[in-house]
Amino acid sequence: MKKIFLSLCLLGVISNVSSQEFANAPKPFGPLPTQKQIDWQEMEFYAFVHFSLNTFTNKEWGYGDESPELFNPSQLDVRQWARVVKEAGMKGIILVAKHHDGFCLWPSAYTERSVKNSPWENGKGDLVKELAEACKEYDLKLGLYLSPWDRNHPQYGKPEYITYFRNQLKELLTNYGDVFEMWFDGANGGDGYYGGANETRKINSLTYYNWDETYKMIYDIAPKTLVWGVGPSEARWIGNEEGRAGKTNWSLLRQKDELAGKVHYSEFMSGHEDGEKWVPGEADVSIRPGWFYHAVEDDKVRSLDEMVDIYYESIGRNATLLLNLPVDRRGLVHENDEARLKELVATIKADFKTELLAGAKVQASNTRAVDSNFGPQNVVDGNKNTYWATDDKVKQAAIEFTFKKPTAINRILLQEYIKLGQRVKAFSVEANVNGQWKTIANETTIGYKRILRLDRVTASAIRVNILDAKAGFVISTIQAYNAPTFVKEPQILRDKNGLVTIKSEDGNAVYYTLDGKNPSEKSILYKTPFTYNKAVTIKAISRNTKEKINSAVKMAKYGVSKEKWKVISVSSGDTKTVEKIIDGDASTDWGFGNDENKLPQSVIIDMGELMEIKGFTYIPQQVGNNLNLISNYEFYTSEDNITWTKQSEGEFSNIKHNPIEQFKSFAAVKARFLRFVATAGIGKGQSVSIAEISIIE
Ligand code: FUL
Repeated sequence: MKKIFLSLCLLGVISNVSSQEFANAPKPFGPLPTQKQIDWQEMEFYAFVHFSLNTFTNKEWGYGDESPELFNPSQLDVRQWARVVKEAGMKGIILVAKHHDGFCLWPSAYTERSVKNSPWENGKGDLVKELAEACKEYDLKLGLYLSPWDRNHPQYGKPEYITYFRNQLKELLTNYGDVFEMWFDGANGGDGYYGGANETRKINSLTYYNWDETYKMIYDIAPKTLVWGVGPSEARWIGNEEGRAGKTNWSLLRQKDELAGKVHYSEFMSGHEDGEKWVPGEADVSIRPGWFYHAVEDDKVRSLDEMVDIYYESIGRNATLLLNLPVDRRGLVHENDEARLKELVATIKADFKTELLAGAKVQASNTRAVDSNFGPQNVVDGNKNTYWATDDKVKQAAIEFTFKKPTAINRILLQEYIKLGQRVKAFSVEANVNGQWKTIANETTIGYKRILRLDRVTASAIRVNILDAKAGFVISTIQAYNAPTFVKEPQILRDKNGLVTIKSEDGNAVYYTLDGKNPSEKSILYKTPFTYNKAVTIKAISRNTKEKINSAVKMAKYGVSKEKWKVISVSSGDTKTVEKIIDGDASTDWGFGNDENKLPQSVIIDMGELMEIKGFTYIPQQVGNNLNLISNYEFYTSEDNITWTKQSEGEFSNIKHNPIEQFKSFAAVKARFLRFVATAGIGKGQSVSIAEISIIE
């Protein structure tokens, strides 16, 4: 019987047989994923929704004292979210059920700080329930975020709060059906309302939450739930909020070290080759600069270029992609975000339209000797459970695909059969072009999925060389595609004096408009930098004239240029280079004094004339590692540099992990002089810097 079954498999009659079912299959190697982790990894792409009081207060982090009455969406429609997510091919939604300010989107029995005290649905609403139902209807999985840090709770920092936190977890994991992922954020910022105490509470994040107990409870009541983030988690943060994994990305982590506080989060991008546990990376990013909705970001939705890069640098680098859609005050995913998502999905679909290796002749330099069930043809059979395997000790081998005729390709997709562990340490790709082999990629890990974006080559054959592995390797998929040429948007820069420079990649032509209309190849052709110092919206495209393909439209909005601006006083630091903070270039920055200088530190700017202003923006340092960031500020204005009025003070929430431009608005005021004071910084160094200060007109 077994024999007949085997020969049927070999003939391809029964195709859904896993290679692992054969007696001589390779043994697992190193830490392995659980089935739960494999199912999760195969979801690949799912959505995040940040929607809470912050949406109505225009904040990224609430302090904890905001009234639940502010939560009042006018047209809340969770089915619209589910539709948008489903249409984008995403597999689930993780809802922020409670953010750092402690407001609950479900009527928790343990607090009054929830939707039951909001005007929305007359206090009878339950957003978690509504979303759970919409997810069911659209065949999406539901995940939940419950912030461990609670800036509202009076007992935060004491053992009583842990009981409260676990009670809420229990509610979320028992009342709403299956939860595919539970998300525990690591932020513990310190200060908060805390029931009116208005103080800073420091906790030891390694011990305070007693995660071991909490995890036991979760697995007891919700064994299907994958737990993310802090504690002995089953998936890890990728180490940045930009949605980018390392090119080298191990799904392994030295979690024991991590739990002992010995791992810096920057190591999460690549994981640990010698990690003792399978803890794969999840890349999280918002489709806009912030996690919560801010009207000021309606025209700052990440560009298509950026979104495409994010896709390839997350899913294409062995991570899952958790993409945030900040639901707006109406309670809807904003039109601009939906449109961008559609463009992303269309681009990715086009990139992977036609697989090109399936019809090629396949051969390998080594195949597991025992029988032919592990042959190289398994990588192109479309079955994720069959694989090409080498002999146990063979850590180097090549697999070659010969096309029927020279074929253009620019994408290679590879997958290891991760059920048996992650093994490949290094590989290269060669293409045979006009009879000559040339190396077109030199890479490291593969993991669950690795996608390479390459320059287009027309090859008669392709060869993948596995150059080093932890053990004989198991490759389930290798594919090649010829994605349409993608023309990158141009970069627009305007300096202090209003000089506009527009740059394109690869010598592509640039066309632009200054009247707000979308440019085409009939618009003004950019030749050299030009001066435009008035308020303006510049829109530009790059055009690959050879292939007649345009990029997406790049837009840059400017107020009056900073021609007359001068920095007239700084509390410390180099006065010769301080103009970098008003040069219109976010990639250049300037720092106050050195580490010995204590905060506060301040800078005074003279705008050269009286203007009406409605706020200011601060762009923190953008370039480098361990950025010097300002976390708390005061902002003053003056008409005469003598009498000053404080217009705003507060925190730049979440700036450490998401160092984006910070917008602070206030009631319109006439001013000529601006004083920006840094009152606290990130880290102990206390040396902080500024990339750019601007005004909101
Ligand atoms: C961060 C939080 O502090 C942000 O507000 C946001 O929720 C993000 C996803 O995680 O660490």
